[in-house]
Order: sequence, then structure tokens, then C-alpha cells
Amino acid sequence: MGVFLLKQVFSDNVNYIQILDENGVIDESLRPKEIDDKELVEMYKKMFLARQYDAKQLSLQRQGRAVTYAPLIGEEATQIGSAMAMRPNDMFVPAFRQHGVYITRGMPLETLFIYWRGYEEGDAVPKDVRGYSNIVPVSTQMPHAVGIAYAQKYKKNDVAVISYIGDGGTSEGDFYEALNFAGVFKVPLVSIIENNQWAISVPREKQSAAPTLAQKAIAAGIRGVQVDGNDVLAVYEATREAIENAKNGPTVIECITYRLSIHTTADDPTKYRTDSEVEAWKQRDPLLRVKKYLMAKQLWGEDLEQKAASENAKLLDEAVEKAEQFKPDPKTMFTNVYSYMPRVLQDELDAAEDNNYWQGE
Ligand SMILES: Cc1ncc(C[n+]2csc(CCOP(=O)(O)OP(=O)(O)O)c2C)c(N)n1
Ligand SMILES: [Mg+2]
Repeated sequence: MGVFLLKQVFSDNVNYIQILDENGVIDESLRPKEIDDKELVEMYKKMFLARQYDAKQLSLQRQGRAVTYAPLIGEEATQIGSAMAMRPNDMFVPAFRQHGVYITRGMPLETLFIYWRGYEEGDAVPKDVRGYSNIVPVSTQMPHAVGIAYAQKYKKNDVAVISYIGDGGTSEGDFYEALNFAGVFKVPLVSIIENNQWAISVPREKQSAAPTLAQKAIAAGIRGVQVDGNDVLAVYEATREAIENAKNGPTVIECITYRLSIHTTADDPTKYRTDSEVEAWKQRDPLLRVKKYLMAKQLWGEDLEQKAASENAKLLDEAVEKAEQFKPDPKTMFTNVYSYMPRVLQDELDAAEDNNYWQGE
């Protein structure tokens, strides 16, 4: 190397936030002021419902009563913490594992069960939930989320758009393109990276050589922060702050969490990761630490947990019963594709009806 005139033209850093640690101790100086102990009980109940929903959905799939499923267990704090920070009018754009976000935003449980039975009617998100449908093609939700955020800014609405993506998704071109646009046009986007350490069998260290995924924001001129994604208070506070700042531009929040279960019901993680790794993450369980705090304060106990479990089971059983009674209309394969019916689809629909393709349904 020759002699260069050295002048630093840029530097930045990424901060890490934790408020509630693995032992159930809260750093009161960082605690969000809206979250008193009563509100923390509500957060815990939502996380508990999400976990119970997850177990139910997995069990239904194993019985042949759902087609597939992507479990959320281990990622409750990231999902419930961020969803609880949303204001009523904020919108969210999920990937395909954010069931806890839907539940927190009031999506009918029945609709979630219909979705995983394989029916597109399960994608019908009620307007007041303010969310979009599950998006399976990895990272394709990001340009959409940015466009939605741009539209909100254009209309001068005080609305933030909270998008979700996995660690694997951040390697896709769509992610970089979306962040680039978001930075240039300063759209009100909060991009949550739900870093659960795995993208099916690809571990985090093979996903990117960058030490954090949050720093991908910096190249786009966006604020980036990393939080303990198993700490519901840290996720809540980071999201709340980013939403408050959304009128000035976007934020990327990398939540460090862990996929405790299978990728989907077609996956066997014992082929590519060790039990000891999973065990180590179980010690950082997002529910356990809230429970430890609440129990020490005598705000929770095994009796209340039993009561919550049976109330949840009742809600879930009722929702499954309704979902299993749902009869899809096969016509929607044609009618739900475009806002209008193109000739080619109309011809296929006519042929299907003439030939009684769905006779016996
Ligand atoms: C464009 C695209 N490529 C590949 C796949 C297959 N696929 C589904 S999920 C997934 C991994 C996603 O990992 P990550 O983004 O970390 O999300 P996670 O599953 O961990 O929630 C892949 C490769 C897909 N759905 N879409
Ligand atoms: Mg992942």
C-alpha cells in the first residue's frame, strides 16, 4: 500500500438492548414507563396463548388436520413485544412465522387454523387487525412493506409499517433494495429482523460475515439497533421508540432469538444442529424470565398458570371446531387471483363447472 492521505469519512456503531435478563431481573432504569406490572402480566398471558396455539397447531398437523405449519416457539418475545408496541392504526407485514403478531393484533384464531388447513380464506385478515397475509416467498414482503409505508407518508397519515423478516431473508436482494428505498425516501418503516439463528439448515454464521444483521441498515443510511429478542421489554421498547421516530424515517431492529423447534413440519433439525445448542437456548426462554419476575413479585403462580391454560385451551378448541366446519368454495381458485377475471381464467372456470370438477365437495 502506498501512502494515503488518511481521513475517516464515516463511522457508526450498533447498540444492544436488554431490559429483562435470563434470571427475571428488570433494569428499572430502562423499563418502558407504560409497562407496569399489570401490563407485564398481560404480555405474559399473550405469550402463553401464542405458545399454546403453537402446540395445538403442531399437534393438528401431526394428526393430519392441518397441511403444514411453521412453529414460533422460542420467538414469543420478539412477536408479542413488537406487536404490543404498535399503535391501533399502525400496520404490519409478516413473513410466515409471525402467528404471535396476528394473535396480539386480534386476528380470529379460527382464521389462523383455516390458513394452515390450506385454505386461502385463512389469509383474509380483518381490516381492523391492520396486517397483511402470510408471505412465504422469502423477503418478497419487504418491497411491499416499503411501498405501503411510502403510501402512508404520501397521504400524510400518522401510520408506521412494521415488517418482519428472518435472518435468512436478509441475504435476499429484495431486503437490500427495500432498505435502500426506505432510506432515500425516509419512509415510516420499522423493519424487524427476527434472527432465530437458522434459515432451515443454514446457520446464522453462514448467512453473513457481518457481525450483526442490524448493521445492514447503516449502509442504507438507516438507524440500526440490536435487541435481546427473548426479552419482551427490550423488544417492546425498541419498537415503540422506532414507531415514535417513524415520521423522521425508518429503523431496523435485529431481535436475537432462537427457533426452538423445527423449521416447518417437513423438517428434522437433528440432522443439522446439536441438542446442546437447543438446551442452551432453552435457558434463555422468553416466557420463563417473565414468569420468574412475576412469581418473585407474587403476581403469578402455578394456580394462575393452570387457569390461563384451561381458558386458552377452550378458546383454541372452539376455534378449531369452527375451522374444521369451514367449507371452502373451490371457485375462489379462480375468483381470488385478480381484481377482475381474465378471459383465460374464465374459460378454465367454465370448463371446470361444465365438467363438474368439484362434484362431491
Ligand atoms: C425466495 C424463496 N427462496 C427459498 C424459499 C424456501 N424457504 C422457505 S423458508 C426459508 C428459510 C427462511 O429463513 P429465515 O429468513 O431465517 O426465516 P425463518 O424460517 O427462520 O423464520 C427458505 C429458504 C422460499 N420460501 N422463498
Ligand atoms: Mg431464521
